[in-house]
Amino acid sequence: CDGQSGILNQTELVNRLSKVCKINLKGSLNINLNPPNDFQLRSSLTSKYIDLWRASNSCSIFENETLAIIISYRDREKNLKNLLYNLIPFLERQRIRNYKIFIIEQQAAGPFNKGRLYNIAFNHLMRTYKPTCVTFHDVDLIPENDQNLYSCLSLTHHPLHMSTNIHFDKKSLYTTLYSFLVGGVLTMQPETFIRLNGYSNRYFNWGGEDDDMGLRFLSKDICVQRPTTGYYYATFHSIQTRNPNRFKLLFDATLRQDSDGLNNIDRLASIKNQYEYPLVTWITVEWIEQD
Ligand code: BGN
Repeated sequence: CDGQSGILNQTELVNRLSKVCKINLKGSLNINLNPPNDFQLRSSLTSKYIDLWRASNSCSIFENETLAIIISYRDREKNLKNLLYNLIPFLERQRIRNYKIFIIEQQAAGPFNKGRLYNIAFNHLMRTYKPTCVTFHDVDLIPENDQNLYSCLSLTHHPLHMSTNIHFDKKSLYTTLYSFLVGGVLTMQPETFIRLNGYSNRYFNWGGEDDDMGLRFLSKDICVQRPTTGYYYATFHSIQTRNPNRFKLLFDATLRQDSDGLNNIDRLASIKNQYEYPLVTWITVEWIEQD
């Protein structure tokens, strides 16, 4: 990414956190993949766990940011439990302030569509929560390095691909799948997401919607930053049906990008319900039937 000099990078932010708040982030963390039985998805999001995790030291360098972490979701209860059980204390360690985790659940029957869930959530949040920084987060990835800051302070219009090294369940190595990849965990300023017209709404089932986003970056000349601390643990789930159309869709993705995304999601999906918890908002989404 050219022209990035003078912009604080993650290492500088970690140093600043240590200097200003005396918080020493240690890097690699042990994650906990066995939440206690009494940690339950909805009920425990209001209970003792939240109080337990809240950082007592209120010093932060992120007061001026409002972060929305958007998790696309359906039917992955165990993965979500593991993620929240690790992610909330992780954000508290980093002294991230003014953050909220949005679980965007597809209630519509039929194949899963991650792009639609991210787009409808984003438009809704821009009208309500008004984030200054947005993270799009897979439900099955748990951050393992506390120096990988969930913040846009180090960014201008350059997005941050945070999940650069993934440790797959049951395997022992971290893998960088391919250098073009922007799937997994992706952070950017709302202005950038708007400029990209969000994700494509046309990818159902598994695969390709993230590569389509990668092509949007390329065609808009937006370069992606990749932290050296992007270590994540991928939790196991059953394999999703692959989308056989993904190659075809990717072929002319660039031609469609300005008409397929944030600017037509309101005709395709709608928010059904919203449930509020202290650090989490749970939103359910349906498709609008088209004739
Ligand atoms: C790729 C998928 C991505 C997925 C990564 C990592 C496609 C499109 C055909 C080139 N892309 O192969 O969507 O995030 O693997 O699992 O299938």
